[in-house]
Amino acid sequence: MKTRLTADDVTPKHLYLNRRQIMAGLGGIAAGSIGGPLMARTPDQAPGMDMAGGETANTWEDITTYNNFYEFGTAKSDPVENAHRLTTSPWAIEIDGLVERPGTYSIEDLVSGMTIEDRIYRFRCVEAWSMVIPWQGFELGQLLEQVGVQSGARYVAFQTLLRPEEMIGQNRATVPWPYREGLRLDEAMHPLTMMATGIYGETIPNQNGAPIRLVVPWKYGFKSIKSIVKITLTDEQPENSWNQILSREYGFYSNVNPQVDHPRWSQASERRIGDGLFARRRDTLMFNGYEDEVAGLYEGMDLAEFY
Ligand SMILES: Nc1nc2c(c(=O)[nH]1)N[C@H]1C(S)=C(S)[C@@H](COP(=O)(O)O)O[C@H]1N2
Ligand SMILES: [Mo]
Repeated sequence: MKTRLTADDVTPKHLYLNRRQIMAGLGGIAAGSIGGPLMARTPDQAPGMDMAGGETANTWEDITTYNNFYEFGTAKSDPVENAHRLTTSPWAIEIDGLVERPGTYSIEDLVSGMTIEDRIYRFRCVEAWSMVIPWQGFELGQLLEQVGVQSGARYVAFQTLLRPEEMIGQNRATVPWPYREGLRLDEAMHPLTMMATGIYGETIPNQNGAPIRLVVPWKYGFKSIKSIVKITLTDEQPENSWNQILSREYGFYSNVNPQVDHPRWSQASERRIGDGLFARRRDTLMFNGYEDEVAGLYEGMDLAEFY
């Protein structure tokens, strides 16, 4: 089995992304709600896809070799080197807490009932680098509707697999394992919030969070928890790992916000992976460019207080 495709391998994949799907990716839901038209590249062009405003999807190579996945080590190159150890089949997700139909569901059962879509999203790490990634997956809201959310639920908690024999980074106490994340229920139900099972239409590689990971495009990357084995509906704000490690620097909300700096660096601009070494940094966009879609979730909240 091929584990590392070259850019040439993925180029034809661009063709299956029709215009409507690509629009859905940028703007979220309503075609034309953001930016302007997106063009899929033809195969003779360089890899990647143009987004409105001169943004181009990152290459398969960029997306799958420059990663944060501390379960496999802390260097950006550790996940691609070590994540092949992870057994991703069989895989099940335990869903519990305030749900109508709790249980342990096989990933096949969970995914088979979902509408799978391709969406191109900006991805902004709290470390001030970014990419543009063509995800494949489904809306988390669909899954939550399927299991039935009880009326008392206000938050969704997520956990990554704990398996130090395969996740060799878990033998060091870099993070209080297992990695945990959480969303408010309305954030989890938002149509932009995805569970991703693929990239460029290919099965998601282990280093990117196989077999299933969260993608919340308006939040810093650490919210997008990988290799999920547990989802819990709760009435209390869940723990999230980076907040547990350094609460002053990493909050629960972690909405991309160019006006709220990290205590140790500015969040006003970012380095787009794949831009040349001497390329100008790009301005960071409010809510990572998804302001029209998500600002309403935070009406009346002080975003510097709830960082
Ligand atoms: N389980 C787990 N999920 C995780 C991480 C991690 O270390 N462990 N890193 C986060 C961070 S900081 C980022 S930026 C993104 C990186 O996703 P990518 O490697 O697919 O670009 O994954 C997030 N999800
Ligand atoms: Mo990150």
